[in-house]
Amino acid sequence: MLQFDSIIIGAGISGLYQLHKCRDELNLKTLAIEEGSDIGGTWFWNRYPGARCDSESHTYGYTFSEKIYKNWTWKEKYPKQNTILKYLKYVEKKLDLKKDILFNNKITSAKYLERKNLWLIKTNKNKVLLCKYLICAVGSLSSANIPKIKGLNTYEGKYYHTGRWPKKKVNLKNKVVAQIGTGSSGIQVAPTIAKKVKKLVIFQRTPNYSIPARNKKLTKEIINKYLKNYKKIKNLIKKTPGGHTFNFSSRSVFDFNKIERNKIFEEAWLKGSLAFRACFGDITKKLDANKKASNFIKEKILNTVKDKKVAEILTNFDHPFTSKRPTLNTNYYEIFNKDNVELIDLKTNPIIKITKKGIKTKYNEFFFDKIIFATGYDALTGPLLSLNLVGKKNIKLKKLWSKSPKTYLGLMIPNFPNLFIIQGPGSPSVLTNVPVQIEQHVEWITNCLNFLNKKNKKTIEPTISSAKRWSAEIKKLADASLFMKAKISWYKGDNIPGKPKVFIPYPGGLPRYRNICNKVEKNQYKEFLIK
Ligand code: N01
Repeated sequence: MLQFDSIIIGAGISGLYQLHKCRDELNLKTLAIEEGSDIGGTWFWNRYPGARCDSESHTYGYTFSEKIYKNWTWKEKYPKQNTILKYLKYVEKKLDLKKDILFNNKITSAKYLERKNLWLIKTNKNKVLLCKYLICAVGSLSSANIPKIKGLNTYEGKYYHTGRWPKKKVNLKNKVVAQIGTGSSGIQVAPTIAKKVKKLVIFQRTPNYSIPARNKKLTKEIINKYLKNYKKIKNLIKKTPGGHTFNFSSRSVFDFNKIERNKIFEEAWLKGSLAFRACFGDITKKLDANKKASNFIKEKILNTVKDKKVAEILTNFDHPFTSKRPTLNTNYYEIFNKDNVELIDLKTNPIIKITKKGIKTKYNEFFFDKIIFATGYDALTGPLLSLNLVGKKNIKLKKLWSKSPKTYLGLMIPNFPNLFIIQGPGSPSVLTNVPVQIEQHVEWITNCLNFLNKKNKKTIEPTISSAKRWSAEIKKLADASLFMKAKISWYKGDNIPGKPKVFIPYPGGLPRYRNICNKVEKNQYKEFLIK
């Protein structure tokens, strides 16, 4: 049976960097295993129309190598899906990674063999492999959620999930199309396809706050400025809570009168981007301050959408702005002024079933050529649970996490020795500009492996008490935040029936989290059992 020092599951942004670190820095015999037919992870699967990143391009990528950063040119403010894929292919070539990636293999199980201190990995292509260190680089948003709606199996047309969009072109021209879901993905799909479909019916469960992205081509001057400021950017994104280049203003919405306040909101609105939420320091912290931002956004939508009833459905918010992931859009609200776009409010007109030809709601029956599910993910825990992980004493991860995910730092799990997670539940992950957190995790894991090898240690796992303390810390921070005010939020598992309802990522911000991880490393992993 083939045996490796380290096996990495996934060849997206995290898997690629971890492969480079394990193989080229630590000299470990390493293999990455990837379900897809190529590298890219999220950006391999999310090929849906309009797919584009919400983080600004000069901050979305690796910063570990000045050469890699400077030999690549981002041409737009926000990179498109296939641009990011090209970027990752460029990095892969530079580091010569593909020769150590096994594609088209999905992990079906991974079991820890206690007597041998090895992980036994099986794939759907009947590969059976052993390794000392197992590193899950499976992404936080990779388990696509297609809701179990009655009748879906009887539908005769084709249906798609945004996160599993086919490689082959999907022809939507002059088709009658349903789109279920209006999160970040749905808000990008709708304006892109509204131009070509005959009719688009959007099914909205919860109205979302969306800020204009204001994408643009980058001028030569801006590109040169970013390249010249590589070091500054690299340092800055480590210091802001979300890993972006913007920081939160220290001013309060209540320091200003209505006219002054709206002027500041207006300036931030015209600039666009996720930075809108940071134009005052208390928007994301205090309900009354948040209400001012929420009212400003509502007013903008009401002024854009001509049909008053439709505008009302789009602004009937049931949660504070930023308590769910804010979204960016390009002409999303404008499409509701087109004759071929219709909005269905699932709160008052829910889906009863999917029929052979379309969708039946409480008050209507629709016929569709195609259905698009922009219905999100079984976030953070879903991709890990699908690996069928079994730790020491035959402990199944599914059982261990049946009431809540238990990790220390979102990096390791008690009783699962030598198993590392990049961006796991309990880490800032989805609350950040993802590549920034990925680099931090990969570097922490690499340093930890280096420590174990140097000290000639066989295994590492967090103590049960450190994992308990970590869960309590997350709960305390989440309870004090606005995140818990959202009715249905995938941050706390509400979108998946039967999933534990606890806040999953670490909400204390990246710098604070980084400090804690650094301290653990400096103190030689006192919170872990090392043998
Ligand atoms: O998924 P979502 P997403 N019946 O879960 C609705 C990242 N991302 O793919 O709000 C009817 O946000 C659901 O309704 P509700 C980013 O982190 C980044 O859009 O739960 N509707 C919601 O409207 C993002 O946050 C980028 O009530 C149902 C939608 O489907 C994350 O991925 C782009 C339903 C799901 O929204 C996920 O975004 C895309 C049901 N049974 C994604 N179940 C960029 O950087 C769910 N919904 C640009």
